[in-house]
Amino acid sequence: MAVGLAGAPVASHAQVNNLAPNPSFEEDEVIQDDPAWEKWCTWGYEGGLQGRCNIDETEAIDGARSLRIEPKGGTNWYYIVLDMPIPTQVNTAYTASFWVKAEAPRPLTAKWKATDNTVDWAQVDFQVTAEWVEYHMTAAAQSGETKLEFHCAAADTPFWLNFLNVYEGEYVAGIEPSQNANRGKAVRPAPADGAVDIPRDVVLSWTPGRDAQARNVYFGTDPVSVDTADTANPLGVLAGEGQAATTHAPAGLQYGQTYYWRVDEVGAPPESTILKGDMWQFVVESYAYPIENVTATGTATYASNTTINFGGAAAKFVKLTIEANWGGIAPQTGLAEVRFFYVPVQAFEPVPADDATGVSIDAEPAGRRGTSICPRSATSAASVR
Ligand SMILES: [Ca+2]
Ligand SMILES: [Ca+2]
Repeated sequence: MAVGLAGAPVASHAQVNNLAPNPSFEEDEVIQDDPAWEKWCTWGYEGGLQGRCNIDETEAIDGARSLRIEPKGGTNWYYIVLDMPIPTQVNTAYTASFWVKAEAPRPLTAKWKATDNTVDWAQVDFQVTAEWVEYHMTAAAQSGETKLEFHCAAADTPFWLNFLNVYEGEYVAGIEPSQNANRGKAVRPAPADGAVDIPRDVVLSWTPGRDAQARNVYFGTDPVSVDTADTANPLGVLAGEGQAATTHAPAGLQYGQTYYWRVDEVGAPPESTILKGDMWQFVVESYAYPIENVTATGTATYASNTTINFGGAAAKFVKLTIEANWGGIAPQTGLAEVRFFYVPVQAFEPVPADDATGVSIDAEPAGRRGTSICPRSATSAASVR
C-alpha cells in the first residue's frame, strides 16, 4: 500500500479510466441519507446523525461544484460519506485520488470496503489543510464491487471534497482538475438530457459558465447539425447568438418530436473564448397517449393502422359496426386489434401534487395543461370496415 500527497497540479494531462460515480459532484443527486444507496451517500451513528453534506457552488477544484461536508459525532466513523459502486477485481491494485480543502487543518480517513460490507481494507489517515490539495492511496481490492468511504467525524471542521478518481494500478501524477474548462461550459440542462414527455411550451435553461458573459444556442431536430454548427456555419440551427439570457424558448415544437440542443458559453471580451457545450436532447409530449392493457391478437396480413380520428369529440363508449366481412361458405368476421389513444382535456400532473402538505407558501404551482378542450358530448360512435 502506498500513501502520499501532492501539491499543485503539474502541467501534464495524464488520463485514467475513472471508475468512481459522479466523481466531481457536477451531477445532481441525493447524497445526505440517500435511501437508494447510489453513488454518493452518507451514513451516521449517534451524534454523527447530525452530520450534513451538500453540493456546494462556492468552492471547486474541478468543474463548478464540490461537496461541502459538515461532520458531527466526535468519533471518526460516526459520520461517513461514501461513493459506490466501484467495479473492481480481487487482488488487483486500485488507486483513489481526491482533492480536499478544509476550513482549517483537520484529519480525514479514507477506507475501501466491499459494497456488501463483507470485507474492508487499506484504511488511511490523512491530514488535510485549508488549501485544495490532492491526496491518494493505492491498495489491492478484496472485493469485486467496492465503495470508498470517508470517515469524517474525527473533527467537526467543515471541509470540501472534489475530483475523486478511482482507477486500476498505481498512482498517476498530474491528473489535472478541469477547473477552467468546466467553469466555462454550460452544465445541468433543464429539461435534463434524454428527458421525455416535455410540454410543447417548454423553456430551456441551464447553468452557465461561471465567467461567461454570453452564449450561443443551437436547437433543431438534426443531431449532426446541432452538434457541429458554429456561428460561421450555423447549419440552420443557430437559435440565439451572443444572448445574455440563460434560457431559450423554442417555438413551434411538434408533438412526439425529438429535439437536440447545445449551448456554447462565451467568455468575456476581448478573448470572447467560446466553450463548446455538450449536445442534449429531449422528446416533446405526445398529442395522444396510448390506453394501455387493452390487447388482442391478429395476423400480420390483415389491413392495419387504420386510424379513426374522433375529431376532438369526447368519447365514453365506442361502437364498432362491421359493414363487410370475408369468407365464402360461412361468412366470418374478425377484429384483430383496436388501439385507443386519449387526448388529455384537463390539466394533469399538478405541482405541488394533489393533497401535498408542507408546501412552502412561496412554492409556485405548476402542472400540465390538457392538449385540447372539447367536452361536448358524453358518447360518440365510430364505424370501421
Ligand atoms: Ca466538481
Ligand atoms: Ca446518492
